Amino acid sequence: LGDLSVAIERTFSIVKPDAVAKNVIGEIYSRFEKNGLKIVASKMVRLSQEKAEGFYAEHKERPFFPALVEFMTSGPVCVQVLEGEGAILKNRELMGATNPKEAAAGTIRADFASSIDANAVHGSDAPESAAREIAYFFAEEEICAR
Ligand code: RTP
Ligand code: MG
Repeated sequence: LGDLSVAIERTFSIVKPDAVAKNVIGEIYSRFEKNGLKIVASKMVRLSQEKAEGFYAEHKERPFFPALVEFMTSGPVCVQVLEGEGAILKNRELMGATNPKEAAAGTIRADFASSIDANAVHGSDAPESAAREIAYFFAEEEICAR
């Protein structure tokens, strides 16, 4: 029989300005913890225009890019590294669909997001983006093995 275990991964997550303003940081962190994800790095930051544009560089030709950058710089965010079995996909499942109107019941976006722009959370979508995004916000010594 093959090895059926799921690899331990790290993924990058943001609690976006709308969710920080709604005072649900703890409720969102609790979703991670109750579903097998450990928070191994965490901080609150205010994104500059340049930091937000660089983070979303893959979307810079999209029509929603200016609104996305404006929203992400509109207030503080919490950035975190989540670790666990299949963390990248697990976090995407916990988040729900990008548009909260399409997000499954019980997901973070169904419960806390207001619109496709103010959609409560970000999560990396692949191992390559997770590695890039973690390094974009955290030095290696800020990530705590546990
Ligand atoms: P995220 O990157 O924030 O985790 O969200 P996602 O993968 O579900 O969505 P993505 O396609 O990467 O888009 C990034 C963010 O841009 C905003 N967006 N607006 N108005 C629109 O059509 C539109 N499409 C995307 C969303 O806030 C999305 O989270
Ligand atoms: Mg994305």
